[in-house]
Formats: sequence, C-alpha cells, structure tokens
Amino acid sequence: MSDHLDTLCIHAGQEPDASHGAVMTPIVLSSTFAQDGPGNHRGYDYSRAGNPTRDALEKCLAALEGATHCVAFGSGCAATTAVLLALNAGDHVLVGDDVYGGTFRIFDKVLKQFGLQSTSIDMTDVKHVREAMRPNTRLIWLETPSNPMLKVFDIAAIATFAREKGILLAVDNTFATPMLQLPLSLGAHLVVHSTTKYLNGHSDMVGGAAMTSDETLAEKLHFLQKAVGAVPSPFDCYMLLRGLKTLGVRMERHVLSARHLAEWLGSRPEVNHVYYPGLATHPQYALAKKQMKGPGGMISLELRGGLPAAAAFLGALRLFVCAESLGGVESLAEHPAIMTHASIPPAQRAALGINDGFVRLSVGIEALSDLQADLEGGLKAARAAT
Ligand code: P1T
Repeated sequence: MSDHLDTLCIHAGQEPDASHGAVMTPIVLSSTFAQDGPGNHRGYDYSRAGNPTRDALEKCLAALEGATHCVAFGSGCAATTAVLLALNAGDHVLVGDDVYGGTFRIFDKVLKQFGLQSTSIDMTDVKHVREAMRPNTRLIWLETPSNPMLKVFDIAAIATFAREKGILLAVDNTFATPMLQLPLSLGAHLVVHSTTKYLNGHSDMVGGAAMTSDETLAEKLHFLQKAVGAVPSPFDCYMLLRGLKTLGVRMERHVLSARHLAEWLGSRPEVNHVYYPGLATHPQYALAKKQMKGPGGMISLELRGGLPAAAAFLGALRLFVCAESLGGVESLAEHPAIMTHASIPPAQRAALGINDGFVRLSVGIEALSDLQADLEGGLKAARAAT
C-alpha cells in the first residue's frame, strides 16, 4: 500500500470484509468466538483479548505512526496507565513539566502508591533531562506540543539522549497527530494518543492508543491490554476508524484557521500573550518548524484582567463552546486552571503561566470569519469586565 498518510487513514487495516465484501469495516459486537475444538479457534477467542474491529483500528493507527504495533485502549488515560504498568515498582520516570492534568494525576495520585517515582522537568533544554536523570530512570515521558502551554520539545535530541542511556522515550502525540509529527521517525520508542481528540475528530467517543516498533514493548502492552482489560468497545473502534478517514483534510483546516487566529489575537490589546508554535514570538518557533509539518490547531492565550476577563470571555462566546477536550470539528474554549489542569498543584501551574487569565482554544473547522467574529465578541466582553 502507498505510504501516503492520507491514503493510509482511509485504507490501512481496512480490506473489504472477507465473508460479505463489506467495504466499511463491520462492527463485530460478539464478546466470544466459536472454537472448532478446545483451543482451536480462527484467530479470536474472546473480545477482551482480540476483536476484528479493534484489529482493523490497530492496524490503521500503527500504519499512521509508522509503527509495527498499535495497542488500543478505552481512553487516553488507560493507554498512559498501561505504558506505565510496563515499568516496575522503584523505577523512575522523567515527565515533561507541562502535561494534561489527568496524566499528571496518574503519576501523582495513582502509581506513586505502587512505588513508581517521577520528576516533572522543563525539557526545552536537553541539559535539564541529563541533570534530572537518576540511576533508576527508565522512561522519559513528554507531550509536544504540550497541554496547555504548547511548549515544543526536541524529540530527536531527547531520543538520542534516551538511547545513549538505554532508557525509553514515550511521546504523547495527541496535539500534533501523525499528520503533523511522527515521533517514531525521530527516534522515540513509543507514541501515545488520546484518540478522543483529533484522531476521532468528532467528540463522540473516548479512546486511547499506544504505538511502537519495539517488539518487547509491544508484547508487554498487548499483555497488559488483555490482562488489565481497559479495551475500547467495537463500536468505538468503528467510530474512530470512521473519523480517521478525514484526518488529513481536517488537520489542514485546523492549522490554517488557528494560524490566522493566533496572529490576529496577538495584535489585540485585551490579550497579554498568545502561545502558538506557529508564531515567530514562540520560544521554540524554529524547532516547531523543523520538527512539525504545521503548528497545530490549539492556541492558548493570557487575557489582561485575570479571572473576571476570562470568565466574561468564555461566557460571551457562542460558537466556541466552553468545554473540556479538544480536536473536534467544533471549536471549544476552556479555562485550564479551573477545568482540565485543576489537578496540577497551584504552585506548578503558576510557574508554568497557567494563571487566572489563561484560556485554551481548540480551533474547529467552522468558517474562519465566524470564528473570528465570535472571538471578537469574547474580547469585547473581557474588556468590559475589567
Ligand atoms: O481523556 P482521555 O482520552 O483519557 O485522554 C487523556 C489525555 C492524554 N493526553 C493528552 C495530551 C490529553 O490532552 C488528554 C485529555 N485531555 C483533555 C481532556 C483536555 O481537555 O485537555
């Protein structure tokens, strides 16, 4: 098959069905499969262990990330947890200082109790990674662009360091998607996704996935998928396959609109700062240009006037819905300090710049002029509130 991602989105893992010729992948709901004799089955025995619809999805996602294996999960958090369960008690993980609040919570409130150690560090300089390394460090975990500060980390440089030390690098590629960034091709061992976001693109299912070409890691993850059991339903796998077909065109539009809106927001007096990797003012602008095919569809900004301004802004928006999550065709806006990143300790939030005037936008694919007019209304309300 072609190695063009736009083609793989639509065809990888999705041959017409062998029994009826169905062009679209059938949703196989059966939890169990007939065996011709004990232990003598036709590839599937029980849907937690394996399912034809999930297999099609895993093949497609592996192809998109350039991996030999994909292991699908019932949420991004389940995928993250499964990767961390592949480590041992007493192991140490270096974590990017800016990650989704729920990811931080898995480290801080769930796996710490079982002896998994972690340190949050700013990885914009690889020197920090080197300095924070401990004898028991086994994994580096980062998001790039990160949620919600949109920091960009140098995957190739960090991967070189990880390989030198014989440890693993996992990259959460949720914000970029394979359309804009391919971490495995830059040396990462593992890619993780919340498929809830851009990959599905329609905000109508929750899912996660981990992709790798490391056979030992893949075997562990397949084992954990079956043993722990946080699997996606066949229906959700189908929904994701359906959403994936338009990933290429959606990402092009997200990038086009976000780039325009980020530049425009930067010129507005109500806005203190715009965080967007496609702006020349972004500290990792050059790296983003080198590492990514486009700066993505997410914009963060700090409004002048703190919480009253942010609340007025979010309250006045009509098209941008005030809601958690991101990456759908519809535009969303949210307040990370109160919503998605409430589980990050206030001091760490403050150090990152996630303050009361800080809001995050997921730019959808509606008409750009409508989106800009909506934000204009929000800014007007923010101005009036301060
Ligand atoms: O929500 P879930 O599918 O479990 O995915 C968790 C997750 C993992 N990684 C990143 C980068 C994420 O952004 C998320 C989920 N994030 C949100 C819900 C949010 O609004 O930021």
